[in-house]
Amino acid sequence: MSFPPLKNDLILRAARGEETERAPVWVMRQAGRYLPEFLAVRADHGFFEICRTPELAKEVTLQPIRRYTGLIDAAIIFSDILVVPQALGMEVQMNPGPHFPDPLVTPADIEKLTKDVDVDKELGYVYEAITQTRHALNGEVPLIGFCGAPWTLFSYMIEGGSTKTFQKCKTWLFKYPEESKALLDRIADVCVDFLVGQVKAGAQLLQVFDSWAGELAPHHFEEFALPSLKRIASGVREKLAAANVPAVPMTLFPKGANSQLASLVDAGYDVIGIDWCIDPADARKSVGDKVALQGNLDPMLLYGGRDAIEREVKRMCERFRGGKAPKAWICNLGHGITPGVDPEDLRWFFQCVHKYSAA
Ligand code: 1CP
Repeated sequence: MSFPPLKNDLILRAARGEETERAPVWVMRQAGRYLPEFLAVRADHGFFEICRTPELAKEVTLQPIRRYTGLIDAAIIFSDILVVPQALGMEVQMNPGPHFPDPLVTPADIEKLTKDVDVDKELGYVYEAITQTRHALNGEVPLIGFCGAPWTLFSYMIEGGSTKTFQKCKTWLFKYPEESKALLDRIADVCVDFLVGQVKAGAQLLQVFDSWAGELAPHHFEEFALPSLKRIASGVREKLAAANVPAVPMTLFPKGANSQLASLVDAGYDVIGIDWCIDPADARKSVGDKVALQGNLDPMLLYGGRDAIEREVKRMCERFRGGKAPKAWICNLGHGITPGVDPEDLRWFFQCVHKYSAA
């Protein structure tokens, strides 16, 4: 497939570990409910309807790129991590949070999942949205594809939605460890095909969201979550190579797993995302020079007013740069932006990053 030439490769250079003239910046959930233009589209269309309609997904993906032209260094395709459980045959509603009417209760329910999922058929609408968006971006910034990590998806498939305690899915881990590992691997295999398909369709960087990584004890993370994360990284690289498609950088966002950064360095990812609960300089010490880092402003600072945003962005830049030119750092929040943030305060965040991260 051929696309317009890329005019801004800052994020790709940082992901490869290079020094950059300033830190590239984007924010997780940048297309979403804090934007009035998103809410306007959402008023007329269901959440998954937008995901499944390439024209609409493209439109919503482009909204933050248009609003913050020249300030933002990547687009992320509008979709959700829960399209993978859908591809496995599960029903997922969004009202307003995720709800599975028929979650997995015991390992016997694994039988209900689709065997030999044809990922390209089930999720071809995401590929189509990526290809259309990549053309519409006209090379302004790279386009990120993504999926959820097996452990995070496993939690939704068993809990049936969001959870504070992770009681049901942890019951599975501790009571049915072998069945749990088999299911995690099965989810990983769908993720591999899905990510490979996204790259073939035009994604220039991939991110795996392990939003609930920090809910596991370190040794349980190593036992249950890490193997399927490695399986994804190696599987994607192998399948792309076999298809003669150039590899793209891969980011892992293991939210909350800050005590395990050192063991994540060898998981096969180019970039590791960190939340705000670890100091950037400490994170760098943990990972050494082997990977790039992404993060890590507390998203709630966007409610703190312009002075607080400026002060904290300046501090974050100092902690990531250590007085040098930015290197191997992609600036982001430490988790997704939330509804109610003033879009102009997010503009101020971008402006501060441009100012204080410059070499
Ligand atoms: O009604 C609406 O419009 C729903 C709001 C919404 C949006 C805008 C949801 C429901 N998903 C999304 C889009 C989305 N989700 C993107 C789009 C690209 C972007 O701009 O970033 C991405 C990357 C996601 C990923 C996602 N979905 C994650 C991982 C990232 C994270 O924030 O931790 C998770 C955990 C989900 C599940 C999900 N989908 C939606 C909600 C409200 C949730 C989280 C619910 C929970 O806390 O359990």
